[in-house]
Formats: sequence, structure tokens, C-alpha cells
Amino acid sequence: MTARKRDDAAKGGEDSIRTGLSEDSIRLAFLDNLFYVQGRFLEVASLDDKYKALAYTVRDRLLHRWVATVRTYQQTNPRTVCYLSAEYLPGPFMGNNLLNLGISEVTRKALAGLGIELDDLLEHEEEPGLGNGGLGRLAACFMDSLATLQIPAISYGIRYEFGIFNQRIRDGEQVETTDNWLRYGNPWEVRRPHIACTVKLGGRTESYHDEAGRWRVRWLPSETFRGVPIDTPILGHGVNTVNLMRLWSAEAAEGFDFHAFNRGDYYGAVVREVRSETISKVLYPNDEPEIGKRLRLIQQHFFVTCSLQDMLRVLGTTELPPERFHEKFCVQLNDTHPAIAVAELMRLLVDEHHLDWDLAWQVTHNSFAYTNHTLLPEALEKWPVPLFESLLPRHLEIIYEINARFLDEVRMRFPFDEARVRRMSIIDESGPRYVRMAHLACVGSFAINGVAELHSRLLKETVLRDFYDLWPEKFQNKTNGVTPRRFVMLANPGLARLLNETIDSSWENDLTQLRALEKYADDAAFLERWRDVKRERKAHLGLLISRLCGARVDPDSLFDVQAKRIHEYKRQHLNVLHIVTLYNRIKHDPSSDIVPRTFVFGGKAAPGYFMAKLMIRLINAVGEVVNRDPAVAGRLKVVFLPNFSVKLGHALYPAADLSEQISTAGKEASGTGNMKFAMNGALTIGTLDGANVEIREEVGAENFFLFGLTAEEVEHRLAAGYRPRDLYENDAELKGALDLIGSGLFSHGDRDAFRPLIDNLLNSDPYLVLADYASYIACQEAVSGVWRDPARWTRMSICNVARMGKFSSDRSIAEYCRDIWKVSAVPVVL
Ligand code: 21N
Repeated sequence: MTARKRDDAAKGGEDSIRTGLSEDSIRLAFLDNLFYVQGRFLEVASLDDKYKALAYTVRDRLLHRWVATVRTYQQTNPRTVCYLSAEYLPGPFMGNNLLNLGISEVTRKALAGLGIELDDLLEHEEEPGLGNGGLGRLAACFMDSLATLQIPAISYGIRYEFGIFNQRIRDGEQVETTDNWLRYGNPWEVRRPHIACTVKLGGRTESYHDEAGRWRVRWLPSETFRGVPIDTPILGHGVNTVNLMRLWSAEAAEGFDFHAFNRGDYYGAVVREVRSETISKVLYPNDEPEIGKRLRLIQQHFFVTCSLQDMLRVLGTTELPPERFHEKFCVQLNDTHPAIAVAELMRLLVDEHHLDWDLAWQVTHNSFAYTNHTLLPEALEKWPVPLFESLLPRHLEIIYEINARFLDEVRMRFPFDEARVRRMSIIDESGPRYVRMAHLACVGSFAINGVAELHSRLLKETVLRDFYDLWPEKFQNKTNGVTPRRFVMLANPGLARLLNETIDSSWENDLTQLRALEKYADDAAFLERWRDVKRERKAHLGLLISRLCGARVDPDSLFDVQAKRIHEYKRQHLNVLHIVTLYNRIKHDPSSDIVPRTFVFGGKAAPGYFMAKLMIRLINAVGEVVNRDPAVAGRLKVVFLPNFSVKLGHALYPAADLSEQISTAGKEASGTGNMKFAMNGALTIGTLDGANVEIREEVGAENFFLFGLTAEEVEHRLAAGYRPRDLYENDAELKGALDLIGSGLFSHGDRDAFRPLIDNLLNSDPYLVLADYASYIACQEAVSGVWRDPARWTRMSICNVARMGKFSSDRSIAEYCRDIWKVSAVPVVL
């Protein structure tokens, strides 16, 4: 029997229990999996049993397409994208897989026939929180678009046993609890122990002469352990392409340390086993690196070496030699977290595959491309040299050699400019010595990109300026995007239906088609339906809010939403100052005409970030007082939704009227929440920062609420000796708001509760909250003005959605494919 025939036999026909897409075959498959995988029958099955039975039913259909994809790739040996990211936030899989298979409605019916509500199963799924925020979610949007565009790709990362902590709010404060997401098992993944990789650590190096008399180096590690790949299939929308997310899980090198066991050290052997497993135990919950966290560097090396070894293994199966690695693979570095890959690929090629240095460097340099996600200088990763040396002695030697050759090139181009050499060196020697990971990434990559036009320009002018002077041709921009499948079709089925009925469904895989909506922006009946969709989503969020926060909100009020990590540069406290200003206005004049608003916040604070945690306390404290004050009479509500996640985002983005994108200009690399809100018909109030600039360009200035200083003005203001206290003294409303917070009104009379925050704003205010306050308040007045004219608001909302085509991650990925990766579609036929 040929391989193809065997597959055909396995896949069966339209009603095969493993692959059929009809209502009957899905129902039968569900019962079959419940019985033979879960060992349960319907009458006694728990919600989790039913969820798993459906998940296995869906996974079978994915595996079917996965096999077809692998077979196609084996036959055509296509150039492949390898995306290296320490973080992934894919969100719940079930709904997305049903959607991409095109069987959501059939499945709903199949289950209904058994008395099961699909939504209950969807609600039950726990998402993998394997990331901190935008960077991890971007990686997940890119996986969706890569598969949808039928690009051969593998996404490599770490299978953290504990993802981002769960956030609870207790007495108005953030409390972290562990995210034990694997507790009940994960039906979407497949373990591949037979292709595990060996990982070395510590020890020392020694040189020797090989049989041919050539000088070589070997690494004698003090420890080794094992990385086991755990694969999750990622299906594209409306295609058969299934790519892999391959996450590495750490284990002991052998199942058992026999050497220790034979010495009688049974206990020690088991302890080593446990220690190995700690490597992939937990995600670091910061969105900025902390210097010198040893385990974090081990994690980075761990997933990078496993991923590169895996690529070399695959290359071997194609019979291409290692010196042609860069023809088969393009390796994208998602920030500097995987930048050690530059040294590791050199080590693998030179030490293990015996390429000579120059050839290995050609291969390495032609393989990597680097995406930068931050301009904040404090967020640029660097590792203390002694730590680096103790864990990765061979890599440090290789980095020194790369650096020496690189600095020669700098001296050649810029003679007698030793200050430049010191600035550009991969080793920071201005004080205690550090390895600068962004410099390693720049030197080792053929392409470097920022994630929005403004960000890419500022990169060239600031943090990577010297590299731009040297290699202008390496620099590109690739503006971020988000997947409309998850964030419109899945999160907002009412809107998707309205779009399909009004235009057609072509927007699902080509978001620019939404332009066709513009001609309905004056159609009164359409406006009515548009408002109905929004209202339904607001009522839905209202239920969630009452469940999670115990607060009642009015779906007819303006939903004013800010959901993102809590950070000073994102300025949630500017939003709070607006709320307190409105509160003061009501208190001073109870009859003042204020648009009823519901302020919704969501986002986690890094556990060690004092000021961010204080901002959460402030939001909750203000809500506590405002929500209860009869003088406010339902005009203002403030809620903090705990434990923001991809899943909560599904409920939040479609329900927002106003999207808060109010970072200090020049600080937010791109933002991607801004796109998710606008795609769901929210209007944006925002600064000229990150992708806001391009969103405003696309939707038109008249459909965007702009305020605040520009990035250039921010720089000038700070350079000119910014004195925030002067602003406080000269703006009565600003003073009133800050004084009210300082009065103890929101903290049971404790005047010191928010003192660190207030003092910081009055004395230093590095993110110019006070400088932008007046402009923000005036802009919010304009927002209220437009809200009072519902037809106008709705027309603006429609225009926003109609003009969001650019911000599909399909567009981002198409640009990466064309300009950086040089890969093209490989269709898969079933
Ligand atoms: C974001 F702790 N960058 S989330 C940008 F070491 N970096 O801020 C946002 F583990 N995280 O503007 C942009 O839209 C988004 O990327 C997508 O481009 C983020 C960095 C990080 C640093 C250290 C660590 C974890 C994450 C830690």
C-alpha cells in the first residue's frame, strides 16, 4: 500500500469518525472519544469530560490536516520560517479551531442533540498564559496568519508548567496566585519524546587538535539535561495548512541518574531530576528584564539550543548539508530573549559540525532576523559577564570572537572613533561588564525591524542609531497586526454576521474588503443594526462584570475601556485623573451635565513593580467611593476586571465604545490592543504613539480623538527642565483632582496611601502625565460631545471598522514573507 493510500484508508470518507465534518459524524466522534478516551458515558460525564471529548474530536480533524501538511512539506522541501519566542499567548483553542475548520454551527447542533450547550464547553477551557502581554499575543496572531497564508512555519518556545500568574483583587489590591493550567491535562498537545534534545550547561572549555591536526574547542559542561518537544497543531482559516507550535519541556538527561544510583545516592538522583524540571517550570512575570536572573538565562539558552538542534535535525532529513542551513530556514528572533541563538548556531556549526568560522558566520548571519519591541532603555536586555561565563563559557568565547571581528569592521568604517566602538561593543564595559543582547542580535542578523512606523524611525534615531549608521540597509519597519479571526469572528459573532450580510465574507481572509462598509455609513437601518450589535456585546460584558466584580453597570452608558499591562508609561493614572475630575465636577455642581460613563480597567502589574500595584489600588479605591456615592446617581461607574487574559479580551473588545491608548508619546512600541478595539467599532482616544499614528492615518483624523504631546515635544519638554508642580499650581481642576486623592477620601482617611504616586507626579513625572492632563481632559470633552450625537458616533464607529484593513496580521505576515523571510505559500490539498 502506498503512503497516500494508507492515509486515505485512515481518513475515511465524509462521515469517518476521525475526520468527518457532518453533524452526525461529529456527534458520533464525540461519544466515541468520551467513551474510549475518557472512559465515560454521557449520563455521568462531567463538564471537563465533555470538553475533552470535544477537544479530541476537533484534534483528530486537525491531525488529519497536519499529516497532509507534513507530507506536502516532505515532498516539496520548502523554505521554512522558524519563529523563536520565549512567550506565546494563543488564547483558548477550541473556538478558534472550530472556526478555522468551519464547523462551529454544525458542532453546536451536534452537541445540542445530546443536550449539551457548546458555549458551556467553550467557557470551560483554560487558556495557556505563556506570555506577559503584547509580545506573546503578537506571536500567536502571527501563527494564525502564517497558517492562513499557507506559509511553512514552526513556532518554537517554552512549555512553562506555570504561565502568567492569576490575578485576584483582594481589598482593592492585586494578589497573585499560581497558574496551574496543566492540572487537568491539555488535550491540544502531542508529546514527542523520541526527538528530545540534549542541553549542556556550565563547566569549562578546552582546546584540542583533531585527527586532521586542526585546532578545535570542546565544551565540557558541568550539567546536562533534556528538552522534550510538545507540539500543538495550529490550523489556518479556510485552508488545510496546519503548522506547529513546538514548545520545549525540560527533563533530566536520563530518566534516572544511574551513576548516582549505583553510588547508593538514590535520593540525590531524584533531586537532580526535579532540578532539571525547574527550567521550564514558570514564566517570568515581568514585562521588563530584571538583571541577572540566572534561571531566566538558562531558560533562554534551553529553548534556543533545542530549537536550533531541531532545525539541524530536520535539515539532515532533507539531505542538505549544514552550510545550507540559511537556504532552508529563516529564523526570526522575537525580541532579544532568543538572541543567544546567534552564538549557539555558531557553536553548533563550528564545534559540532566542524565548519570553519567564516563559513559558519556567513550561514549564521544569513539565517537570523531580529524584531525589536521596545525603546525604553531600561528594558534592553543585558547579562552580567560573570553569570554568563559560569553558565555558557563557550558562548562567551564565541561572543568575544564575534565582537572582535565586528569592532574591527566598526574601526574600519569609522577610524579614530573609540567612543563609537565602546558604544557599539557587544560587551558593555562602562562599569561592571555586561553582554548586550540587542547588540548581539543586530550583529548576527541580516534584518532588523521595529513594530510600527514611529517606533522603527525612533529606533534608528535613538537606541540603535550607531547600528543604523553602519548598516542602514538592515533596517525595516513591519507594523504589527492582529488576527480578525479571533478578535472579530470569534469574539464578536454578531458583528461578523452583520458584516457578512451587508457585504460578504471576503473580509475574513482579506480585511481590506471592509472598505465596502463605508457606503452604509449613512444608511439609518444599518446604523440601527450596528448599534444593536454593540448593545448586545455591552449587555454581555455587563453580566460578566456583575459576576466578576459584583457591580451593576448600565449598557446605555459610554463604555470607556483601558485594558493592558499596568505601567507608568501606559498612564492608567491619567485615566484616573479624568475620572476624579468628573467626580469633582459633579460634587461641586450636582446638576452638571455629564455623559454617563462606565470606566473599565483590566491588566496585571508585575509582582515587584510597586508603582503599578499602587495604580491598581488607586483605580479600585476611586471605584469604591464613586460607585457608592448617591450624588453620582449612576452617572459614573468604575470597575477593575480581574485577571485580564485573551479570553476576557473576547468579552471586552467588542463591548467598548471608547478605547484608551494614552501612553506617553515615544514609549509604546506599537500597541496591539488599540487595533483589537478599533476593529470592533470602538473609537480611540490616543496620543501620537506606536501604531496609533497609523490607525489615525487610516481611519482619518476626523474619526480619532487625538491629544497630548508628540514624541519630539516630550523629549524637548524633558530636556528643557520639566517642572510638573508648576502645572499643578496653575490648573485648578488638576490640583483639585490630585488634592482629592491626597485628602484620604479614597483611602478611608489615610492621606499617605497614594503619597508615593502623587509625589512622583508632582516632583518628577517622567511620563508627563501632568503635561498631557489638560489636553486629555479637553479631548474627553470632545468625546462626550460626539457621544451626545448617536448617529455621528455610530458613523465614526463604522468608518473605524471599515478602514482597519491594514491592521490584520495577515498584512504584517505578508510583508515579513516578502521583505525578510523570502518565503511563499505552499498550499496543502487533502
Ligand atoms: C510589547 F521578564 N513588548 S510585551 C510592546 F524577562 N515586551 O510594549 C508593545 F521575562 N516584553 O508596544 C507591542 O505592541 C508588543 O510588544 C508587540 O510588538 C513587550 C518584553 C519582556 C521583557 C522581559 C521579560 C518578559 C517580556 C522577562
